[in-house]
Amino acid sequence: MKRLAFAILTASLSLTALADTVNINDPWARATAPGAPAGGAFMGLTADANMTLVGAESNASKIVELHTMKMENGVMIMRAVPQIDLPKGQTVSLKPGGLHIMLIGLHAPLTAGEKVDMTLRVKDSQGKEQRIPVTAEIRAMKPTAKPAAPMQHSH
Ligand SMILES: [Cu+2]
Repeated sequence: MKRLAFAILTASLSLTALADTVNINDPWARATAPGAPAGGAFMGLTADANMTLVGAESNASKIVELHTMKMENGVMIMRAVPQIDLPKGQTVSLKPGGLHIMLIGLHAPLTAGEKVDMTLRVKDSQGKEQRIPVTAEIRAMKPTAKPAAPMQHSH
C-alpha cells in the first residue's frame, strides 16, 4: 500500500516512467529526554543512481539539519553539512556517531514506541529534486559513541 502510494507520487512528479529514487532502510530516531532541544534520526540510504541528499524537513522540530559527527582531539564534534552524497547502489548509513539527520528545536520529546515523520529532499544528477516521505520509529537506545567523550555542538 505504501509502495503504491509512493509510486503514484513519483509518477506525478516526473513524466518518465521509471524515476530513479532512493531506497530507505530501517529509519529510526533516538528517544530524547524531556526538555532535550534536539534529537537524531538514522537510516540506510541506497540510491538507484548517483544522487545527493540535500536536506530534510519535519513537523517535529523547528529546524532539520544534516550533520556529521567525529572525534577531534578527543571531543565528539557535530557539524552541519550542506549535503550528503549517495553514490549509485551503495548504502550510505546514517547512524549514531556518524552522519545523521538532526531535529533541532523539538516541539515535543521523541518518545520511544512513537513515530516521527520526515521528508527527505534528494537531487538527481540533473539537479531535479525529489521529496521522499520517511516515517522513523522512535527507539530508546544507548549511544554507540564512547560514553566518556564530552560532546560539543558547533555550527
Ligand atoms: Cu547532530
